[in-house]
Amino acid sequence: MLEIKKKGVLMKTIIEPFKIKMVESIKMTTREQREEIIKKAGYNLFLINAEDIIIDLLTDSGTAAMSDLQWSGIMHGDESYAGARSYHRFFNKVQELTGFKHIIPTHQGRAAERILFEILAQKGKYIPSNTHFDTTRANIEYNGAEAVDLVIDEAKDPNSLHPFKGNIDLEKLENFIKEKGAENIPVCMLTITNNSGGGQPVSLENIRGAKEICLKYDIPLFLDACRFAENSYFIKMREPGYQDWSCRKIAQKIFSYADGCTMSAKKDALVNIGGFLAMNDDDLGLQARNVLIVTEGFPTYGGLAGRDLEAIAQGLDEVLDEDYLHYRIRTVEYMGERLDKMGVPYLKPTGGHALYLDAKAFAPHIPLEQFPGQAIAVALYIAGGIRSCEIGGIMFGKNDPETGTYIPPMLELVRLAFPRRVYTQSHFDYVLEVIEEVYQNRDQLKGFRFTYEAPMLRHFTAQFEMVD
Ligand code: P71
Repeated sequence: MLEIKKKGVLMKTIIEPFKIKMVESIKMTTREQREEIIKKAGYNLFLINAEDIIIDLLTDSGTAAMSDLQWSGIMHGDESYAGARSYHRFFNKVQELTGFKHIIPTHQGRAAERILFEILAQKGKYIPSNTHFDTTRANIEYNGAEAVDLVIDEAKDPNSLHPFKGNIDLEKLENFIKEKGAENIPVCMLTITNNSGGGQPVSLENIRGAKEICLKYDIPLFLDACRFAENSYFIKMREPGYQDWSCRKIAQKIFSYADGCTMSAKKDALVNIGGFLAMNDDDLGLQARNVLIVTEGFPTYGGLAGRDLEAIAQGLDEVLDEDYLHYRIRTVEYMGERLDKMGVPYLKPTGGHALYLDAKAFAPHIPLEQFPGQAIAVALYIAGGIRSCEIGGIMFGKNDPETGTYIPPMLELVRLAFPRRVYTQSHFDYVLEVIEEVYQNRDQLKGFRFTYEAPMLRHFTAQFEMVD
């Protein structure tokens, strides 16, 4: 993207490493129409029709454009109930990549989480992680256990340029295990990349360190692996010693330290639906398959069609193409460079799948209990039809059960997540223009309060009114 100087070398525009063979039209709307639409949706961007969005950066999950080879896989998917050819292709691809013995397809990531935590997470148990994503946390808490985030302190500072801000604090992890007792910790998780902390990578050294501690206390280490390819690319770029390794080899190394993983294939398997749960332990594998049969389907399809398994197998190959990964990560970096020029505050360094605006610094006049991130997200929609996602107080804030006082989360962010292979350079330049407009008028942004709030995962269905 654009011509830039990097480490003294003049680099040419990083072009999208694909051609477009099929298009989907975007409906344009006016500002007045969007003001009406967002008001009707109770100022909740999840409740707007996708048709009424110009650039949809709500999520990078399930929104990828599949390739010609993935679509042809769809056509020759084997839809047999048991032992389908497509299952074997899927199984072999996932095994080649991860090395895990048991590989259980699920309809998406949270289905894998639900199965794992139904087995492992009961009341009195603790599950540490660098940072749990909201569906992971919800599945742990739903089963009565406690989800604990132990990310390094640098992750809490939006301006820290630490190259691996997704790392778990190894000292905190070991102290936590000693404090709670290894018998109360059925599994330790690492989210790669760390989505809630800004799409930040975890280093191989940190993964190896976490595994050493887990081994010492006989605790299995599981990866929430949905952005494993992006994490591998960051290791190649930033961690000494891996520059000459292929991203595939790095990914294999990452998985070699883990005892299992949950995976939302809707991210780095480049598909619109799918996921899996994998592990080495035979007993856990057996239990997981038994839960799967009751709630998802037979173990050779697990809530998916044979064609979905074909598309995942193909996607897992394509996502490790380094021209693709270079273009992908460079896009986010380019957005960050342009925001730097405008003085717009965002979470640094730019991560893998998204750009995260720093809402506290962007709109400091809005009190945290009035959700400054939501104010920015609504303004981006009204100004340019861009759908982003608040990852702050609405998603992670809590009220003290005794005093009712609002407890804000560590960071207040607005995430602009980039669907894979969907938007082009001019779409991204348009997004930058809209952010600039909202930033220039930031003094006029107003906060929000709930008029409806569900007991769990409230961001999906909440209704708001603007605070005057
Ligand atoms: C994302 C999502 C999807 C999402 C979820 C909640 C609100 C908005 C969008 C899903 C993840 C994830 C990680 C690290 C597990 C899941 C669940 N992310 N772990 O970022 O990022 O996967 O959606 O396939 O069930 O937009 P699933």
